This record gives sequence, structure tokens and C-alpha cells, in this order.
Amino acid sequence: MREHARAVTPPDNLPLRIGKKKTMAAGIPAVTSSLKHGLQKMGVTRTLKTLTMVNQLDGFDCPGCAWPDPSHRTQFEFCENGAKAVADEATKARVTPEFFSKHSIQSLAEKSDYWLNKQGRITHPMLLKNGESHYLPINWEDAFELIASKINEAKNPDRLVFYTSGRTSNEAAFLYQAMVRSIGTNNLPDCSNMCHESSGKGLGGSIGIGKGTVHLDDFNHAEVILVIGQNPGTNHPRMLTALRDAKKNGATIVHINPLPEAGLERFKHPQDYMKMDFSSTQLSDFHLPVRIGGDAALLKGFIKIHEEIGHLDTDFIQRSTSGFDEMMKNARSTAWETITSDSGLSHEQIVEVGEIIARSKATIACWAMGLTQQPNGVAVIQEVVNLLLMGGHVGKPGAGLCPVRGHSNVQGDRTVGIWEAPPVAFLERMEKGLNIPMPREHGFDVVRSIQAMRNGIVDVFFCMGGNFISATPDTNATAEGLRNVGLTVQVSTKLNRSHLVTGKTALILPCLGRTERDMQASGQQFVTVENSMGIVHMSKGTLEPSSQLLKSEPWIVANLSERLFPESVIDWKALTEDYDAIRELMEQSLEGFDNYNERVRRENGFLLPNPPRDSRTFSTPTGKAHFTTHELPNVSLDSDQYVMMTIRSHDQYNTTIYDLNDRYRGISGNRRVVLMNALDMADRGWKNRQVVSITSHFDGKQRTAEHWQLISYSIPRGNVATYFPEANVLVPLESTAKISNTPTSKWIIVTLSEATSDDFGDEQE
Ligand SMILES: Nc1nc2c(c(=O)[nH]1)N[C@H]1C(S)=C(S)[C@@H](COP(=O)(O)OP(=O)(O)OC[C@H]3O[C@@H](n4cnc5c(=O)[nH]c(N)nc54)[C@H](O)[C@@H]3O)O[C@H]1N2
Ligand SMILES: Nc1nc2c(c(=O)[nH]1)N[C@H]1C(S)=C(S)[C@@H](COP(=O)(O)OP(=O)(O)OC[C@H]3O[C@@H](n4cnc5c(=O)[nH]c(N)nc54)[C@H](O)[C@@H]3O)O[C@H]1N2
Ligand SMILES: [Mo]
Repeated sequence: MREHARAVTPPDNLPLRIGKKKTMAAGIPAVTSSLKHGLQKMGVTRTLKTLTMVNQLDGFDCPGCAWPDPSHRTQFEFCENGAKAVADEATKARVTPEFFSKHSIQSLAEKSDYWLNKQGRITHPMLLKNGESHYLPINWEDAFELIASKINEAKNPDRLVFYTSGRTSNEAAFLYQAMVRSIGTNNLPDCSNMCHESSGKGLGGSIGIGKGTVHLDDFNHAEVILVIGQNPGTNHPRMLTALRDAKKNGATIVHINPLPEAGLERFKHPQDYMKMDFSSTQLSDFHLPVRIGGDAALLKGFIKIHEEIGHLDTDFIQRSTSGFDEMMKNARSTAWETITSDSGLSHEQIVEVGEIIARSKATIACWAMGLTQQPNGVAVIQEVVNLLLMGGHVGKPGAGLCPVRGHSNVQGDRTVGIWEAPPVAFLERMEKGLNIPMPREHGFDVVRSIQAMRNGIVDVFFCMGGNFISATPDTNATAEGLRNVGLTVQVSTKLNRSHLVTGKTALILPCLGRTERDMQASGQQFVTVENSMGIVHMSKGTLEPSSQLLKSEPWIVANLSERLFPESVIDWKALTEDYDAIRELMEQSLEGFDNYNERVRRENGFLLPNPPRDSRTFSTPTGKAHFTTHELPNVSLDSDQYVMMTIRSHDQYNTTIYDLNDRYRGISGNRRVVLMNALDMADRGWKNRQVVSITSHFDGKQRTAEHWQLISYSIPRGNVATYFPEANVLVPLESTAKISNTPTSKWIIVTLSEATSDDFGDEQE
């Protein structure tokens, strides 16, 4: 038996530096940071060549986030963190077969996630044989043969699971779901299950479409913009430009977040330096430091005030919605004492902002993980919808709902079929287009996939991108599950922990990234992606591939499919020769993709249909938008408990750690830290750098992780924050949001205790 590889990253063990928290985002430090990462990883020529192609009409879509591009682009249409994402992919460092022969998986697992990522791009398909501890090179044909034989050996297709991370192009994702459904299962978990699933479910139920309802231009016409549970300065820096422009046009910006995130305080557009403009803009007019999980109470407060002030869009409410009276009755009966104690905000604070919202003629509400990763994620998003519907802020200029997506094509992947629970109408259309029968039974999402692996009912686990072991909750439980699987396959660009914590046999299939040229039989190909606002557009890599052996994701899926289905009605090979053929098939199989090949070649691409936004109509069973009624969640804690949220630092992309700085928060060197309120620390007699153990409590079970250092921070009392993925070991697998089944990564009940040992590895099995 092979020795287990460590599932939780070891710390980097650099000294922790605690500096001053920044109030201004971007500015000169952002320019230098972009260039630093570029120059270190790519060198001068490649940095310039690469960065000038980001988000250009003839270039590639930034792999950083899903924020849309303006229709009039500048030469530099990227942000600091987009530049880091690009540099990280276009790095000159390589992970070769020699590298793998030098390091066993156990020794690699003792390196930190930061170190693993720094080793560079994987150059060869690699095989880890059952019982062995070193990967060996394998050729593509043999790799496909192995996967196909394991898939064919499975007793039933539901013992096969196919994960997708959100960078995969529309073309690759479409072929992938066609392959998986041809095999006979809907086991298509994706990163969205851990991300905006609550938004999809909440919006789907309320307005009949699981997507946002705004255009980028709406930001120029909004009177009020709510930014809830989101840290755009780090995670969507280009959104700050839209907020700055909104601000210049007179919008009031309200930041609802336990933390005073830097980007929402002041913003300096790096490009303005070129215009010799050195001023910065204050972005948010109000910061409401809501307690973790207190948004539902706050929103009820806003709803009450809205009714008192008036300005309801009664015409719209009567004509186009249902459920208003019941929702209002519930809000009216919610006591202010409950609202203030649950939200941690004073009545005056809520009234001041509530009145502005009530009087606004055009309000946009933006949100991200602060809302979705809560036990009541779906309900709280529906409260946001309730608030906006009251003033008719859907389907009119300057107003609307704006879930801000994470991965650059996570929305597109879902549109083209990466969905474990597809609606019947979607499958019927797909079956007609592809001429292949498809299973109806819903498949496993992420959490259910892990449970299935733990129960020993998964034979093959295939990952199209991502880093499953580090992204998922309950790291040790997930590791246990993965080790039960017969074969795990990772289609990847960079080395990560999921290559080390594997099934009995494991494969790494190295693929082309966004930045790289994709040559096929008919010449150079482009792929398409959908941004957070439903615009589908082209993305074309320009760089020489990192290795001659890399294959594109569509090529990998098509070649595996050819092996799996020699008699298939689909000519898989022809599809990879010219991706126009894939897009033709997509046009036949998907709603809204008419003239796909022609429209996607237009400047700025095309918009997918969105009834609430386009015509104020709602594709719900009643044809109306729904006000929904929810009781407030229970946010009470025992006296020694805290609520912990797990968040991103400025120098990471999900599980990819670019560097060890969290510049805006003034923290660097070490990621094993807990942000805590100074008064809470004083109560326990603790100071900065106090070493503590964290224990999470759920359903009578406890999980402990040792050796974290405290940092006093501006965070509500009773709340603490740690970084993901280090803290995932504490997120209970069963603790998920109602309806969406999203892990509650922002609501983990914990206790803290002074460290008893200096041992870093105690949370390991
Ligand atoms: N550079 C960079 N860009 C990224 C990513 C990255 O890792 N790095 N990840 C991408 C992905 S996949 C995603 S999903 C997005 C994530 O983007 P964000 O959602 O901005 O990411 P998080 O760091 O999880 O931050 C969540 C924010 O919610 C706040 N919060 C936590 N709990 C609550 C609560 O109960 N109420 C309220 N109101 N706020 C709360 C936190 O303080 C924090 O500011 O970013 C995308 N873009
Ligand atoms: N505790 C906690 N857990 C969380 C979150 C949280 O806030 N807190 N956030 C959740 C969220 S919002 C998300 S979206 C998930 C993210 O979960 P994932 O999407 O699974 O994780 P990533 O870290 O984005 O994946 C990084 C890996 O993707 C591979 N990769 C990069 N580019 C490409 C490409 O073009 N093609 C292929 N095939 N592979 C590529 C690289 O090998 C890289 O190591 O994590 C979730 N987990
Ligand atoms: Mo995400």
C-alpha cells in the first residue's frame, strides 16, 4: 500500500508581518505588483506580449474573473490580479517527467501549495500506478485506453463522476457534458456547487432565471449600488472602474460587509497615472459592518423602511409579481430588536441607508460569496430580490440584480450543460440536437460526490481543471473519499495538491491554457466564454504552448469519447479539427445560440436572452416574479463560540497561492492567521500573534486545526476570519446551505483555545 500524501498544505513558515491596513485599492502598488509577477515569471518580452492581449478583441479572455469587458477597450484591459493570473499561466517554469522522477508524491505533499504552484506548467501526461509513489510519463493513447477501460469496467454509469472547474471553455464543456451524458449519468458536479449555486437557485425561484439582470452600462445610470458580501478590490478589481464611473455619475455606493475591504474605500485607477491624474476616488458612501450571517435581518430592516417611506412600484408589483402581501406581513412582524441584534447594526445606521434605498429610482444589488456560502444562502439572496422588486428595480435602466461570478467561464459552463440537476426541457433539446438519449435522474453535486466516494461507490473520478482536494470542505474527509476511488484523472495546467491526494491509480493530463495558441487540422482555433452579464464572446490564445505535448480541452474530450463510443452518431474527430463544427452542434442543441458562429465573431460577441432584463417578463410557472417569505436564520451562539468565515487573500486565486501577501489587509509572510476583534481578544487576554487552536462544531462533531496566529482586526465582535484553503479542514462536509447544498464556508461555528503544542501537523490523520 502506498503511504498517504498529506492533504492539508504545510505552512510556509515565513515570519508573519502585520502592517497597516490600506484604505486605497490599485494605484501605483498595483502597477508594480502586476509587473513584478509578470517579469519574475515570464521575462520582459513575454510580459508585454501577453499583457497587451488580455481581454482584447483578438486576444484571450482574462482567466482572472468573470467581470465583463467594456465595449470600448483600452490597450490595457486588465487589472493587477488578472495580470497575476496570466503570469501564473504563462510562466516559463516547467514541471517535467524528470521533476516527477526526482520527487515522490509524499515528498511533494510536504511542500506548501505556494511552492507547488511555483514549479510551473506540467509538460507531459503522467501516470501514478496503483501502490507506486512516483508519477511516470505515459503517452496520450495509453492514457485514453486506461480511462476508457476503467469507465467500461464500471458496473453502472452512476459510479463515474465528472467534475468541472469554471475556466473550461464553452466548447470543451459542451463536449464534456455530451460525453458524460452519453455514458449515461448526470454526475456533473462543478465549482459552482461551492460558489454561486445559491444565487442560481435563489434567482431561478424568484425571477425564473438563475442569472443576473444587469448590463455593464447600467452602472452608469444607477442611483444606488449595494455591494454585499464581496471584496471586489481583490477578487474583481475591474469592477472598481465601473463603480468609479457610477460614482462620477452621482451613484451612492453602499458596502455591506463585516470587513472594511480596501477597494471599496478609495480607488485609484492605475491607468490614470498615464494621464497624469493622481487623484483617487472615494467609492463607498456607507460601510455597514454587518455581522456574519446578519444580512437577512438587515434586508428585512430595509424592506420595512421601504414600506414606511413609500415609493413602491405598485403598478409593477400588481401586474408582474406575486407573494408581496405575505412577504410584507412577515417583514412587518419582525421586531427591530431582532434586526439590530442579528445584524449587529444600529437602528439609525439601517434607517439612514434604508431611506436612500427606498427613494432610489434605480438600484443595483451586487453580491458574491458573503451571501452564497451561508446556511440560508438561497433565502438571503431571495431577500435581496424582494427588496429590489419592491421598487421595481428589475428590467429597467440603471437597476437590477448582479451576482458577481467567480471563475471566468463558470456561467458559460452551466449554460452549455455542466449541471448535475438539468431541467427536463434542457435535456430534451440536447437530445434532439445530439441525437443521443440522455439520463433524467439527477446526479451528484460536489458534496454528494464526496459522500459517494467515502461510501466507496465511485470507480472513476475525472476532473476537468480545478483542485478538488483543496477547494472542497472538510479536507480530511475529502481525502479519505478520493483515496477510495479506483482511478482519478486531472486535466490540469499547473501542479496542485489534487495530483498528490489521489485515487488508487491517477493520471495527469496536461492541457493548453487560455493564453496559448490552439492549432488543429484546420488551423488556429478560438474558443468562447460567457461573462457574468451573459455576453458570449471569443477567446484566442496567442502564446506558443508551454510544451509540444499539451492538448486542448476539446481535443482531450473528443479523443476520449472516440474511444468510448466507436459507433457514435457524433463524428468526434471532425469536431476537433475545426471548432466551428462544435459550435454548430451547440447551436442545434442549446437555447439562444442561433447563428452562433456568425454572432460570436462580432465585435464584443452577443448577449444571451434574459427575459427579466430584456422585457421584464418572468419564466416562472406563474409567469410572475415571486416575493418569497423566509424566517430569519438562527444566528445565536454559545458564549464561548465565534462564527468563522473563510476568505481569499489578495495574492491567491482560489487554491492557487501566487504569493504570501495580503497587501490591502496589511498581512504578509504567513497565511495561518485568524482575524479577530480587539475587544474579543482583550476579553481572553490575547495579543497579536497569540497562537491558538481552532475547533469547529457541527452536529455534535468537532474538527480541530492547530497553530494559528491571531491578528487584531476591524471585524464585528463574535466573528473571526481565516484564509481558504488552509481552513477548509474545519468546514464540516454536512454543513451546507438549504436547497443549494453549497458548503457554508462563511458560517463555521468555532471555539478558540491557546495552543498547547507547536506542532503544525496535528490536524492530519
Ligand atoms: N484575485 C482573485 N480573484 C478572484 C478569485 C480569487 O481567489 N482571487 N476567485 C474568483 C472566484 S471563483 C470567486 S467565487 C470570486 C469570489 O469573490 P468574493 O466573494 O469577493 O471572495 P471572498 O474572499 O470569498 O470574499 C467574500 C467577502 O464576503 C464577506 N463576507 C463574509 N461573510 C459575510 C456575511 O455574512 N455577510 C456579508 N455581507 N459579507 C460577508 C467577506 O468579508 C469578504 O469580503 O472571486 C473570483 N475572482
Ligand atoms: N473554505 C472555502 N472553500 C472554498 C471557497 C471559499 O470561499 N472558502 N470558495 C469556493 C469557490 S467560490 C470556488 S469557485 C472553488 C474553486 O475550486 P476549483 O475551481 O476546483 O479550484 P481552483 O483553485 O480555481 O483550481 C486551480 C487549478 O486549476 C487548474 N487550471 C487552471 N487553468 C486551467 C485551464 O485552463 N484548464 C484546466 N483544465 N485546468 C486549469 C490548475 O491546475 C490549478 O491548479 O473553491 C471553493 N472553495
Ligand atoms: Mo467561485
